[in-house]
Formats: sequence, structure tokens, C-alpha cells
Amino acid sequence: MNKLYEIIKFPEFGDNRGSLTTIEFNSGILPFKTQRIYYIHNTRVGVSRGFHAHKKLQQVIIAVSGSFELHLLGRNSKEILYLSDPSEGILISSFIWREMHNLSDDCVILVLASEPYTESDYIREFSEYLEHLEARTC
Ligand code: T46
Repeated sequence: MNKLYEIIKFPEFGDNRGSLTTIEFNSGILPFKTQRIYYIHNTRVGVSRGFHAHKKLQQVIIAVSGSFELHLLGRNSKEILYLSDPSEGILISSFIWREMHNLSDDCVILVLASEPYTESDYIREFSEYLEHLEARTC
């Protein structure tokens, strides 16, 4: 069974003031050179996001505030992850279908991406995603 994700634990420095988490781009902790950072915030209550896969893009997804469920689907497996730890990133490779559900009202999702934004890298139709998986087994 293919693994759908990996967990990356970032260094966290806590003291009596609170916590500070670092992501050093040149430390080797990330398996790609980060080309883009974006964050998802102010999501309306009850709204889900994602519903796509990428052809080339790899990314690391972090709940830097609040929590959400990350639903992942691959060739033979699916996973539901609960993200709420700002010092933990979920590494997702290409051709993994992802959905984000149950975002808390304080949820901020930070994403580190391996590629610049290109709409042609997205597979937004689930039927098309299944066709891609099928073609990749041939
Ligand atoms: C992903 C999940 C976790 C841009 O113009 N530039 C960008 O870098 C991004 C990420 C998006 N956009 C535009 C494209 C859409 O018009 O912003 C709009 C919202 O994007 P989207 O509907 O794709 O947002 P999500 O939350 O469904 O998905 C996003 C990422 O697009 C995607 O790569 O894996 O977060």
C-alpha cells in the first residue's frame, strides 16, 4: 500500500512566554526547495476546501492556528488526519486527492509548496483524478 503522507516535526522552542516554531529552508528538513508559501484563513463555518490533486506539486501543510481534518485519498488507501499542532507538517506528494473539512473558526492553514502557482497542475475533477491513477498503472 502506498503511503499517502509523511509527518515532519519542526523544532519548537517553548519557554514561559509560549512557543516558537522554526522552519529553516536550508536545513534539509524539507524534501524540496520551497517556491511558494500561502495560508488559508477566515474560512466560513461549515465550508470545506481542497477537493483536488496535483500533477507535480509537493507540499507541506500545517495547522498554525486552530484545527481541521485533512482527508487524503490515493490509489489503494485513504486517511483522515486531525491537524492541530503548529509544529507538525504533513508532507503530501503529487497525485494525492486532498480535502480539508471541519475547520475551526480560528483555523489558519500554512502551506509550503514545491512549485509556483500553476492552475494546469491541478486535477479538480474526481473522475479525471481516477483516470490519471488508472493511466499511471499502465
Ligand atoms: C492545496 C490546498 C491545501 C492563487 O492564485 N495562487 C495560489 O498560490 C493559490 C494556492 C491559489 N490561488 C487562487 C486559485 C483560486 O482562484 O486562489 C483561489 C483559491 O484556491 P483553491 O480553490 O485552489 O484553494 P483550496 O483551499 O481549495 O486549495 C489550496 C491550494 O490551491 C491547493 O494547492 O493543496 O490549498
